[in-house]
Amino acid sequence: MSKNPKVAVIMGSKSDWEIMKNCSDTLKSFKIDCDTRVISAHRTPKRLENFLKECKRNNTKIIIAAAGGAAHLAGVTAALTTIPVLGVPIESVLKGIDSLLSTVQMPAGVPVATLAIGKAGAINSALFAVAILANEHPDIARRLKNYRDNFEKKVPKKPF
Ligand code: RP5
Repeated sequence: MSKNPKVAVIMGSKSDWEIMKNCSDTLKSFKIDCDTRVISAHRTPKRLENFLKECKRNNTKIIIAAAGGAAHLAGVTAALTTIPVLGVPIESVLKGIDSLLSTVQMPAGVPVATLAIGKAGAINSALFAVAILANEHPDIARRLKNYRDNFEKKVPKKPF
């Protein structure tokens, strides 16, 4: 078991960063190492191949892949590695429905665990990664429990 488990966060374009910063910030708040890159399945496929070799070398535990439109990044990544891939659909001209369907509709045999469109998906992808890592890392499990317990304090009991 590695002391500091590595999570990679990749996105199809620099324009995805505004949303994916929420993912990276969430991982950082759990003190999880996160390697963040712009990699496009369409524009920079060689970069993706090289990156996955790096992930293998440095024992990356989870890859979070975000893309919008014809969002093939998570699926192509999952096809090229057995590291678990979480997909985040980014909102697009078709409101992200295109991104959601391109990310979620994987053929049987090559799974991508797909989160919600946009900011909620970005945050939840980080929390999902945290939950997976919590199985083997008691310090991360403790932080996750604190995070959840905080909802009880933070969520108002009345709507007015
Ligand atoms: C996708 O196309 C990216 O993930 C991004 O969401 C979308 C638009 O990219 P840019 O044209 O802004 O670079 O590949």
